[in-house]
Amino acid sequence: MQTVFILNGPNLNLLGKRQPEIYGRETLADVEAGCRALAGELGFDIRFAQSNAEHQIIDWIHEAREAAAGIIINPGAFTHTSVAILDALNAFEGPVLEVHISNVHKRESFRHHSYVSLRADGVIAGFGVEGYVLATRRMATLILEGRSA
Ligand code: DHK
Repeated sequence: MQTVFILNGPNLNLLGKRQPEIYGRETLADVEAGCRALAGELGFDIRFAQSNAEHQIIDWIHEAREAAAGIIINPGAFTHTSVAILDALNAFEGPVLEVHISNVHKRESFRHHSYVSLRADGVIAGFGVEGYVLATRRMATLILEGRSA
């Protein structure tokens, strides 16, 4: 069975508690459960992880080169700062989907630029945590397309 990595960056461990007016009241465990259930229906496995450390996210992306059919990533604030995460994603060959819970374009201007978008095959922003489930569904399509290509 193929595995999709769903990676989360800094402060997302506080999902449900921090700024719920922006990020909602569901926790990261709720998000994981939703993605896992859908992935099961769609016939793939997920590895769901969160770290506040940039190097850890980079190491997981490197692992994905051998172990994952695709990556869904919410890099948190590293979205706007990390050339290193972009470089790691550029070394991954499968589909990459970028997720933001909030509509970053409606927020401060420093959130309008994403290094990760230079690599992402698709971006979801402003759909709340539902964005993760939508990305999981889209990933199934991209993996299928990859198999037939
Ligand atoms: C999450 C964060 O932690 C912010 O730093 C980003 C993103 C937006 C989100 O909407 O999921 O700017």
